Amino acid sequence: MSGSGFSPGFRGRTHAFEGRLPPGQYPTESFPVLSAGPTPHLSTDDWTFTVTDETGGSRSWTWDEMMALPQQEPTVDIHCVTRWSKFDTRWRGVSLDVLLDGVDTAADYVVAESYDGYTTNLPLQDVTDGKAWLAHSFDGFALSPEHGGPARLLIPHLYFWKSAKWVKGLRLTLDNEPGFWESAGYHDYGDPWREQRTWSD
Ligand SMILES: Nc1nc2c(c(=O)[nH]1)N[C@H]1C(S)=C(S)[C@@H](COP(=O)(O)O)O[C@H]1N2
Ligand SMILES: [Mo]
Repeated sequence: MSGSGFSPGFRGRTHAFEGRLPPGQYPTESFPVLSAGPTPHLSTDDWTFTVTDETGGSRSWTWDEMMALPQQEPTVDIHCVTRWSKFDTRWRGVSLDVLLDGVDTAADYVVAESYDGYTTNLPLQDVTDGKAWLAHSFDGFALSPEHGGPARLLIPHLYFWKSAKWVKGLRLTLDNEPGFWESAGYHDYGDPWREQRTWSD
């Protein structure tokens, strides 16, 4: 197995991730931190997660109530618009299907709202049917504050700016309401496979 000019490790990795790297991305083993502002340090004692519908009706969970819900352990690839992708990231959390279960709504959109004031908008159908989680653990440990702990959204099929850190709730909306980065020129939807980085993509 010599003479190819490539190390066996390099060839193996490239082969294993074939078809899993969206255009314009590079794989990384590290986990960069990207935040628009300072990291909030939140206590799980004060933490709540609230789903608000378009009529103003709402449901909230305390930390303990959320942790008592059925838990899932997704292993997924994540893709940041700054061009890094990270394969096989391991999380633990609650499917948004559980948190949205029974909500009677005419809304087609949601705005994720965070404790730091960050917002990001999503079609409702992109956070249902097993595509999105409220994640509180990463790689077997409680999610660190830098990466959005106590809990963040995990929506791996869209660029990672859609995965709101320090998330405090979802607000269902009838109309699409662009969030923090979407109002600043990032793409409204953010599909990494179609390279939807900015408005003009
Ligand atoms: N609340 C909040 N969520 C956020 C951000 C932020 O600034 N505030 N940054 C977003 C961006 S642009 C990215 S790429 C990812 C980065 O997540 P990471 O720091 O865990 O890599 O979080 C997203 N979620
Ligand atoms: Mo980002």
